[in-house]
Amino acid sequence: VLHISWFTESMSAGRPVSVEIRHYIQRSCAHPSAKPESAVSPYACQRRTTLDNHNKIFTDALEVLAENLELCGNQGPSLAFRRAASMLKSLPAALRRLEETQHLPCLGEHSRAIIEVQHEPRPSLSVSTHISSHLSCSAPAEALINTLSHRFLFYEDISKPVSRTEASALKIIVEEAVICVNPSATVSITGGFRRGKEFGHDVDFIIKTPEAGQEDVILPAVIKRFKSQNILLYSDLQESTFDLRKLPTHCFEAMDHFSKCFLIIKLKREQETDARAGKDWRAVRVDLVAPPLERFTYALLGWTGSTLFLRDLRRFARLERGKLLDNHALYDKATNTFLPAKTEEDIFAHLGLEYIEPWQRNA
Ligand code: DCT
Ligand code: MG
Repeated sequence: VLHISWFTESMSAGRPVSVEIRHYIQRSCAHPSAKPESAVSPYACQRRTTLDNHNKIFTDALEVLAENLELCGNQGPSLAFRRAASMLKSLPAALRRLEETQHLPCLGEHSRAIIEVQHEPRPSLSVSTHISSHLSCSAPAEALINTLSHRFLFYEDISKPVSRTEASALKIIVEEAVICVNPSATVSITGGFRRGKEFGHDVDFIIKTPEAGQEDVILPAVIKRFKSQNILLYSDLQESTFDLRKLPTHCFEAMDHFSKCFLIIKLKREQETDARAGKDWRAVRVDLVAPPLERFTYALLGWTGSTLFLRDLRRFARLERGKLLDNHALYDKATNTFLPAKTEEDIFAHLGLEYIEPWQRNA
């Protein structure tokens, strides 16, 4: 039953069955008893991380810690916990004993302590008790959120997760507007939904325009159209600052320079769930990016994420291959050349990496 539901899930996410079967066999072979644990790579881009998380009790705890540390401004330790959680998400089975973590990468002494506590029979010590003892400050997350909610008009709506159904409805709206402005342009979903997630905090789209220069005019026109349809609640348009002559850029964690916009869109509800307020729509966060055609593949890879997967892909490129990767290009420092890529597979191949499908990038 589990196997069938797994395949059904994969198929409903639009993934080819042949690929899924191959992947399934790969996963089964990768069971700890068949493969030594030391085979787990410290780089997320060398691991296949699906949404099948067998170690949720550990990763949830580690991510709560990471989030709190981030709120306190402790980026370094926060990243260490995120890396630990990410590595555990890629394991093909649940950890049964602490000893199993011995050969696993990305686990520092603190992460191991969290795993140890989570292994203890409950309710001897709850994870929250233990977590609070690890927090270097009592992050006023709730207070912060409350303050923001007073300032942010659509806070209640946009703090609710966006479903895949809502994302599909938005794709139709975005596609309609884009095609109306430029009939030869195409729209693809990126971000978490491209990785197969059922829910997200926003919906990310990438627009492909076949004619040079079109990428700079399409977003203002799309925004104008949303305005005229009375579905635009907020927009922040960032015009392109992309300059080919400035590549390769060396600030790789920074935002890319493509034309992009951050929007809040009114989405009609199927049923009027908020009848009390007489409101038949909800506000949804939508991000659109429109790179030049010859930058499309790098932008698609970057905007598909996950953030941690991409961070490790760039780190791997730099440290292991002497190459610089960002949302604009892949640059080989040894030959001082840019490496061309028509598909995402080309980028992985340039880096000497096995191809990782979008739904295996949930690191
Ligand atoms: N990204 C990027 N450059 C930016 C902003 C984002 O390369 N300037 C990447 C990081 C992941 C991806 O784009 C989408 O970003 P998010 O929406 O923040 O992440 P997500 O994985 O889609 O998460 P969620 O499902 O919660 O939306
Ligand atoms: Mg997203």
